[in-house]
Order: sequence, then C-alpha cells, then structure tokens
Amino acid sequence: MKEFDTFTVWLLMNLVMLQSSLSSGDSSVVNPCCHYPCQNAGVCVRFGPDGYKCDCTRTGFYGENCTNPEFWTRVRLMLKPDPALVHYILTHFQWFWDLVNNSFLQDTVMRLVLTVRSDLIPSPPTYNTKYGYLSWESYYNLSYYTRLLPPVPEDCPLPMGTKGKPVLPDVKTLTEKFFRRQKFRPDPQGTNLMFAFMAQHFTHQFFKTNHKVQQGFTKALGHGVDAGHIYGDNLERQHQLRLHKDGHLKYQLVDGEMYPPTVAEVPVHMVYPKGFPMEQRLAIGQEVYGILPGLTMYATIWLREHNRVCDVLKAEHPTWDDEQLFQTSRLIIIGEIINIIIQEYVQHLSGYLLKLKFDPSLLFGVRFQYSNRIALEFCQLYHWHPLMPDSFHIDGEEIPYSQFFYNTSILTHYGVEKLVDAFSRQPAGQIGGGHNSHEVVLKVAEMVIRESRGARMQPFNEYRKRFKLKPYTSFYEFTDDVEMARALEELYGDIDALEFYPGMILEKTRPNSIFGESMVEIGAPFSLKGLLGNPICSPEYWKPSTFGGDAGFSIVKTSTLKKLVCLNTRWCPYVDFHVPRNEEEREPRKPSTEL
Ligand code: ACD
Repeated sequence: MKEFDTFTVWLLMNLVMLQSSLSSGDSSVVNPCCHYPCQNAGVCVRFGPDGYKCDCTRTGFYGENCTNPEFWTRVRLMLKPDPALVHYILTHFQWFWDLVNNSFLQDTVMRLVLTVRSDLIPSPPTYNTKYGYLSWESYYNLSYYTRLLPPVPEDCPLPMGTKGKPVLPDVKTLTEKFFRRQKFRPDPQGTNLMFAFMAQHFTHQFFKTNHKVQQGFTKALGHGVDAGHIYGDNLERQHQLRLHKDGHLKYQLVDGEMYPPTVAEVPVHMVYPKGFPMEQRLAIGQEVYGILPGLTMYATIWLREHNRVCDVLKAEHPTWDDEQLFQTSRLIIIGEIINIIIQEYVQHLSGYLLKLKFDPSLLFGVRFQYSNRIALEFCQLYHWHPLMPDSFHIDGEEIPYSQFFYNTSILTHYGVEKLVDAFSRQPAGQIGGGHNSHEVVLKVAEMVIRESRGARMQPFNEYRKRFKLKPYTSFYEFTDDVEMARALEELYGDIDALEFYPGMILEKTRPNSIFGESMVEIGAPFSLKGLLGNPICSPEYWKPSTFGGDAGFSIVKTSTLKKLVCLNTRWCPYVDFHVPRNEEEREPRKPSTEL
C-alpha cells in the first residue's frame, strides 16, 4: 500500500475503531491494555469492558501503573549507570582492563555481566504468540517460541496499539528505502565472513521457525545449544547420520579428506533446488545448510571434530560402546561450542576490553535457572543479513551469489583450509544503521517484518522499556540520519509505533560499532541466559566425568576457533573472527603452516 490522503486515513481509522469496538461489545470502549499502561514489567490485566489493573508484584515498583519505585529500587536507580556509560567504560581504558583481566576482579565482573543480563529473561518462560497471559499450554508446549512481551491485543484500535497510523508501512517500501545497500559498508569492528558464517551456522540450531504454521512455532525443540545442527533435530535423523561404530558420524572421503556424506548414501531430507543431483546433496544435521558453502564448511569442521573427539575418548575408554562414545562426544562438542561462542564470538562482537570467560562455576553461588526457551524476539533480532558482502573472494577469484548458492563443489574444490583463510580475510558488513543489506537478502528482511506483524509484536519502544532502556522520544533521537528520521516519521506517524525489527537494525550505531544500543542491551540477555542456562553448565554436569574424564573436560575448557580448525585440517590457515590486523596476519599462509 502506498501513501494515503487524509480522508482515506480518517476513514480507515474510523473503520478500524468501529470494528474493534464492535468486537468488544461496546462502541466507545478501547481495551485499556492497548495503551501499554503498566510500566517496569508490570502486567496489564483487563477488568470489565474498560478497566484494567497493573500487577506490580516483585517489580520493585507500585502504584496504578507500577511507576512508583519502592525504597530500594529508588536507591538502585540512583546508583545505576547509564548503559552507554557502562559500554564506554567496557570498551576503553586498556590499562584498567589489563589489571582487571589479570586479577580476581575478572571473575567478579564476569559474574556481574552474567547475572545482570540473565535476570532480564523470565525463567520459567512466560507468553507465546497465542497466549498473552500465563498458561500451562504456553509453558508446556515446546513447539512455540516464547515471548517476553505479550502480543498486541487483537481488539486494539491500531496495529501497534493506540499510536501510529491505521495501516503499517508497506514492507517493500521499508526494505527498499531503509535496508537496501547503496555501497558496501564494512563493519568498523573488523568482523569478517568467518564470523558471519559462524553466526548463521551456530544460530540455526535453535532458530528453526516453522514457516508452514503461522504463530511463532519452532522445529528446534532443544531451545538452545543442543548441537542439533550437527546431529539433527530428531532421533531418527541422528541415527541416519551416525555410523554406529566408535561413536562416529558418517562421512565420505574426497582426496583422502573427510566431508559430510551425500544424500545418495544417507537419505535424510535436505533442502536443495528441484532436480539437484543426489550425489551432490550433502547430508547434514541441519536441512538447510546446503544453501551456502560457508555453512557446509562449518558442518565439515564439526563433523571432523566430532569424530576426532570420539577417537580421543576411545583411546581412554576402550571398553565404551558406540552409544557412550557418541553421547559423551556430543556433550564435549556442546561445551566447545559454548566456550568458543563466549570467549571468541561474543568477545569479538562486544568490543569489550574485559576478557570474557566461560566458567559456569561463576554462577554456582547465585540464583540461576538451568533452562532456556528461545524467544521470538531473539529470533527476530538475530537476522543479521547486512553482514553479507557483495560477492565472495576465494583464492584470488571473485564469486557472485549466483555461483555461490547451493554450490557444494566450492567446498570440495577449494578445501576447508582455503575457505577458512578466505572467509577470515574478507570483511563483513556493518549490521546496524540501515542501507547495508545486499539485494539478495532484502526479501529476508521483508519476511521478518511480515512475521512480526502476523505475531502482533509490540512496538520497539515497549521492548526498550522492558530491557530497562529509555524509550526514544522521536525518530530524530533514534537515528542521526535526518533523511531516514523524516521518512520513518512520515511512514509510522509516531516513534511509539515503530516496529521491533526496523528499530533494531535502523537505530543509530554506537561509535565504531557493529550495531546500536538496543541490539546489545536486548540481544545480550537472551544470549547469555541461553548459553549459561545449558544443562552442561549446571553443578550436576560441570565436572570431568560428564565429558569422559579430564581429557574430555580439558577439550571443552581449552577449545578455541583456531584449534577447532587446525586440529582438523592439513595446514593451518589464517583463522579468526576479525580481518587481519597486521602485516604478519595479512601474509598469505603456506600449506605447511602448523598449529
Ligand atoms: C554483554 C556481552 C556482550 C554482548 C554483545 C552483543 C550481544 C548482542 C547480541 C547477541 C550476541 C551474541 C549471541 C551469542 C550467542 C547466542 C547464544 C544463544 C543460546 C541459546 O554485554 O553481556
């Protein structure tokens, strides 16, 4: 839908109001919860046709709308520094962080980061797309993504509640005007494609939206780091992918090197274009990973690592059967993933000078729930497609998207070493700030926005408040790009009607940063709760015996991206989540390079 004249807007508005009043049975009544009256995570409950109550229990606030701080809340609020200041401190003063990182203070600060972030995530989970109030179904039915904020009530007069325009902006207009890349803008933090493909590979174990069924359903029932992208998301697939000998996964050898088997040998469902030959379809835990060589590259690395870990365990436990070797290796792989994600991936993303540490025992003395439920909001915000470049540079060649998609021969032609080297050297795009999505991924942004509308997600500003951030008061405060602010204002009519995903991506970025404040302050709680909420991090699991003894435990605790690659390749390429920083790193690697 394009622009409207004033009369059409007036007419539409009245029709929508009329329809919502009719459905509530009273022509003059608006559901008061549509105004989002309850602040500070208070819960809005409707009473009678036009009454409501805010349940402020344990929010630290009281009053009709949970706006009055209790005594200790007042004290805490006075002492609480602004997130921008905390971020500034965490990313400056190297000398100070050198001191912290080399003392007991590292543990103290790390514990604080973990608890402050995780406390923002309700555990057990609360709402979902069908249930905007607590229900057993919502708690129990793992097929739903959970939600932190309930959906916009169905009977609100406007799509975003009571603010903004009666019709949301046309999705294509939004992506064309604000998302489409004009000129590739590299991420100022130096992120590369090795990071971008890790992001995609890692997150698609727990983001598996069931697009056949609307309403926020997921196919990934593990709700976290379960390595389902390596082993499949169900037992039948897992058994098909397993060799049933020594704990190993099935594989094929190409030039003497291990790669995932083909669908001709392991008949699991994989998504490939119609008519794509069976002998070229690779059989992988995650059914969509055939789409990009960066994903099949990571799948190959983890396949090799799993089989390598099985061999280490078998040498230590010659009496163990296939099942125990497989199961214990899987726990080690999950541990390695979490370690690498915290100590290298989140470390890189954060830009913090504080050295992030994966040590579950930091939380053993504090209140923490070892469970996790993936949230629709987390899935929405993690669509980081601006990372994708204009084309791919591998071994002196430039490969356009048309030759990159579903090209399984790229992996076997170049081999893991050359792909890792190439992806580690090529810059990825800046995620935040807008105007940086290549045209091939624009339709993904469209899909995300459509999905959020179908799920009736609350406005961006309501999420800012839920995560203890100040709501923006205007589009000009939200972005420094005056042209964008003006256009967004025209399309949305009110900053309080701005949608969640456009808010997350188009927000002004922090200085020299990959994205803006909201992505960090809203994304980090989901991430850290998800990572540390894994059962292997619990006191019952986090011990050597879980991982087959000290050798397995040590594989988890000392894992790095470089070891992951170089213990499974013939030579050690340049491997990092950051593009080369100096001459030495820029130097081409020789096939003889050792770990
Ligand atoms: C902090 C750490 C710094 C966080 C920086 C950015 C966070 C933004 C988005 C999410 C980032 C990473 C996601 C990583 C892992 C997801 C794990 C999910 C497991 C279910 O300041 O707290």
